[in-house]
Amino acid sequence: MREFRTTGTSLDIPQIDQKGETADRLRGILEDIEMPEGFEIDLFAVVPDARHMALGNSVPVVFVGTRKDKFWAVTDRDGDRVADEVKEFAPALDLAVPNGPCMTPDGFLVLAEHNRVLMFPAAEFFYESPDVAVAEVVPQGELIPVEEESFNHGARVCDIGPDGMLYISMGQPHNVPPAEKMDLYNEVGMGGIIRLNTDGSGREVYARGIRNSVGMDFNPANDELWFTDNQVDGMGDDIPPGEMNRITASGQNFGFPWYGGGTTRTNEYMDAEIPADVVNPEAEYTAHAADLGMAFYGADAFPAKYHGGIFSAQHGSWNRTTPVARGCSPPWARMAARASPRSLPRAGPENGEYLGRPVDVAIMKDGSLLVSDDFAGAIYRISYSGSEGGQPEDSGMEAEEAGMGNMDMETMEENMEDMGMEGSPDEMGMEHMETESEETETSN
Ligand SMILES: [Ca+2]
Ligand SMILES: [Ca+2]
Repeated sequence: MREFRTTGTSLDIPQIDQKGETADRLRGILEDIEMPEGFEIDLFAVVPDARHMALGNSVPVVFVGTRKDKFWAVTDRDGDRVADEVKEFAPALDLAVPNGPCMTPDGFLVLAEHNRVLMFPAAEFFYESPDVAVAEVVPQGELIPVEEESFNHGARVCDIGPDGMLYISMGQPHNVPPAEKMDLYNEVGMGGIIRLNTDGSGREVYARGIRNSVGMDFNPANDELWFTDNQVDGMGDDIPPGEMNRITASGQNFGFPWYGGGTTRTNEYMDAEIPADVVNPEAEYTAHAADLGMAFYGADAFPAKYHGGIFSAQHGSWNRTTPVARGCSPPWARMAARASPRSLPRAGPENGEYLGRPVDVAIMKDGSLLVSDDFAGAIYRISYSGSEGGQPEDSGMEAEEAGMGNMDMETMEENMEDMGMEGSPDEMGMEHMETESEETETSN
């Protein structure tokens, strides 16, 4: 692992204005968001092109990636849960699609770029200087073959596993890859998830058969890795579904490109034999909603029914004649537990134009939820001040076995009732529930 030090020239890194017109306009948009009882949404920070987030372990800083060339440090210096300072992290560094930050438990900040992985020791203590220590976990040009570099599906995300290893998802650059590319992609881990030690050693392909995953998180209840996957474009408005997947062992194959999403076959691989061991998604989402960042809710500030569930951000469609309603709402997040997706806030589309495009979610130490938005250039904070917070009630064995944390059957039925649905969760297919929730939850 090569180490070097950036040589910043100015101690005075320019800051992004947090009090001007942009902030006022964003707060105006938030006023139209309909929130569930007891929840509030506020502007946390103005952050241009905000993508994936990593929270400091002991300092109130959020490191925020972009798909461009900037990497941001966002600080709430006075502790009022609104950022006071937003400035470039290590501005002297030349970065290419610095989309994916993640933190190790001992305070090393990892940044996955398009074709390089960097690590910053003690980042949250030294980030205010333009001169930061940095190490290359994966040198430039060695994450993927240089000739495979592409802006398409080129934004990486990472996470640190319970085993201390670094997990990185790597989209492959095609809508559907040609068959002659598949051997190379499977070997490198493109269209998959790789893992390696944080010193760069021990790299292996952890999961395959993935089109473009831009969100992952380990379930704190049992250490399993879950991930979202974005599915094939050009097959129509309503197919194939988006995916939430669960990995139970190293080496699993998640079905792409034989399946374009869920169990919808791709035209290109219609006649190809599907590998016998393909793992289907744990849950399916509306087509072209573009599910990106996700996080398990391990805190207890929200009502018990959210505990142990997943929040995920949907970026919204581009490959659909009418935008997906949920993608049009600026900040919202969704809870998904097996067969029971649940929305938090949403606003209805007024004219079909996006007001925001959510990218990632992160849970703050106080149990509130941050949502990044690369269209509006913002991070929002969702907090709960109702009376239902606190420790969860005893959960049923069934929910535990399903890896659903504290989501029991009663809660699930309650959730469905909230969404205007009838019948038991068992009787209803995931896709049906999705459709219902789309129709009943869209509001003005
Ligand atoms: Ca503040
Ligand atoms: Ca799949």
